[in-house]
Formats: sequence, structure tokens, C-alpha cells
Amino acid sequence: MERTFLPPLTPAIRKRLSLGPGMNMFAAQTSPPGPCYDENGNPRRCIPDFLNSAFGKDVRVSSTCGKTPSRYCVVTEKGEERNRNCHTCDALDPKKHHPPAYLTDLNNPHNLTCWQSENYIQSPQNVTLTLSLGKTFEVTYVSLQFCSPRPESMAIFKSMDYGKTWVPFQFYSTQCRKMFNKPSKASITKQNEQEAICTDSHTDMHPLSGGLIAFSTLDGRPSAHDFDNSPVLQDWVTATDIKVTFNRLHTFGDENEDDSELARDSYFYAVSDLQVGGRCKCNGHASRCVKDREGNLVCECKHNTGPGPECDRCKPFHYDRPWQRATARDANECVGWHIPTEEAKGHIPLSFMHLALCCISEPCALSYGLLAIPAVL
Ligand SMILES: [Ca+2]
Repeated sequence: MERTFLPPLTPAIRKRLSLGPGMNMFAAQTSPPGPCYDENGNPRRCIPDFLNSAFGKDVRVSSTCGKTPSRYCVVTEKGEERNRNCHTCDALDPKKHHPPAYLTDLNNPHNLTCWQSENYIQSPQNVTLTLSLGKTFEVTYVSLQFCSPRPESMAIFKSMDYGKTWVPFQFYSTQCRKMFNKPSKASITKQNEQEAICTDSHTDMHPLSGGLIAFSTLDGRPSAHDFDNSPVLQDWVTATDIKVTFNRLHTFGDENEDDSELARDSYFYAVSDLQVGGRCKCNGHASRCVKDREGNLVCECKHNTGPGPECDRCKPFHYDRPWQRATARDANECVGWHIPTEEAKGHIPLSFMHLALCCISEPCALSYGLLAIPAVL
């Protein structure tokens, strides 16, 4: 966690640092009105809107039906009776294709569009969906709505380094121990709240269509109610990429019987909607994310923070108090260089830049017991 190396400054000192007349080398920036400043121009925590960050994004999938036109069959049940209605998946026919784009398109409940895998990719083979968010987000939930039955086993992973490394977020399985070597009823404590657990809920084969899996990243984690002060959970919800693996299909156990081809054509993964709910991560110092010149998503940093995609540093010449994430109680604005007062001097980090600037100013240099370098340099 990037926190203070020094005791935080008192409000009285902060006020002097920002507003001391004639003491600020860099005039305080005009505080525009908006979510990051109150009506008096004082900084306050601001956060981007909550959104489905998967919407409209490309998802890389390891298997999609219809590369060559293929049969698939949808199972329905009426009492004891089981029916299979067969159709064709054809990637080249817009009326019969089920492309990955259908995972993140507009989700209209009256006209569901479903991505669909090839048939019977059964354990130990799996099917993966990988989504790059294009920036760090604080992820609140990951949800999938199924057109097929839900998987018998699946896992959700996150990356914090744009897909180089992955850590598990959550496992689902009717056999947690066998599939993922995890207990199925683990409790979350303060000691393990940054660990993925396995659950056997939401793993039933029924409903055969329309089932939902929704993983809430903070649900049941003890420090969630004090998120501002939990670097562990702040880290836990941070992600640049999300990956879902479908590890094992549910079946009726008929895939090895006489009519096994028909049975196998009935088992596949199909999903109508993948959502990743969260906020662009800006550490409380921006109210929105925008595209930069290169087309990358970046925070629109306020409070004298940035540049940087997450407002995770103070902007140049504003290092007079250590960078901190904004909280509900304190915006932790970065403060510009100034000539220290007697009161504040003991609390201020003497950075190299600070010292360099200070030494061309005689009063400042003297305050540190130094000789000023002539300004002509
Ligand atoms: Ca869809």
C-alpha cells in the first residue's frame, strides 16, 4: 500500500500549506466546481460512475460453434419427458451464428443473443472467456447469464497486470475438492479475505436455460464495511482483466449410451450476457475516465494528482505531502511546493526536487540551514 511515510499533516497545517498568502510558489489551481470539489472549492473524494465495464468489449474465447456448420440440440423437459430440438450453428450465417460479440452486446430479455461453444468439450478440456478491461477497475461483481445449463464446475480469475499473471477470484463446483482442491464450505475470515473460495451453490443443472451466476467480490468479506481502510480488499477488487473458465459440463449421464451422438450434441456452454460491474480505478481523485491521445482509458485526475492512469501519484511540484488515496473524510489532495513555515517544517518530506527548488530561494534555504544557490543558475 502506498501510504504515508510521515505522520499526516493536521488540518491547520494543511490550510497553511495551501493557502498561506504569498507562500505558495505555484499558485493554487483554480478549483473548478464538480464532483471533486465542494461549493467552496475545497477538494473532496470523487469516484467515476458505476458501470458494466464489459459492455461492448471484445471477449477472447477458446471455442465457438459453427466454424463448420454443426448440429446442436436444446434439451427441454416436460414432467418426466425429455425432448431435444436440434438446430444448426453456422458462423457465416447471421441467423445461425453465436459469436463472442453476443456476450457483451445490449442485453434485451425479449431477444436474447447467445454466444455458444462447440459441443461436448468435456473435462479435462475446458473453455475460456478472457476480457481485457483496458485499465485498472475496482470490480464489484462478475455475472454470467446462461442459455445452456450452468457448468458443473467453473472458475473466475482476475489479472492486475494486463493478463501476464492471473489469480483466482472464485470457484464454483459440485465437487470443489476434486476439481479445485478446495473445501466447498470455507468461511471467510480477516485472515483469508483476499483468497478465492469454492462454492457448490449455483451449480445445479437446472434451470436448463436462463440460470445466473453472479460473483460479488466483497460479499461476506469482513473488512468490506470498512473498505476505505482495507488495503487488502482495495487490492482484492482491483483488476485489469477477467477470465472465466468452464471446466466441466453437466450431463444427464447419457453421453456414452447408444444414441451418444445426439446426447453429446446437447452438451455445450452458452451464455447470453457477461457483465463486469465496477468503477474505473482513480483512487478517489477523479470523477470520470476518458480516452487519452493514444486511445487508452485514463482517469481525469484532480486534486493535483497525475499524470498517470490511476491518479496514483502527485503531479510534478506537488510532493509536499505524500500521495494518498482519497477517503470519505479527507480528499488527501496533493500540495504544491512552498516555503515552509516554522510550524510545518518538521512534518515535511525534504524531497530532492523540493530541496533543489528551495535552494534558489534564500529564505527557504536558510530555513533548512543551507546556503542559497544564486538564481542565475
Ligand atoms: Ca447477448
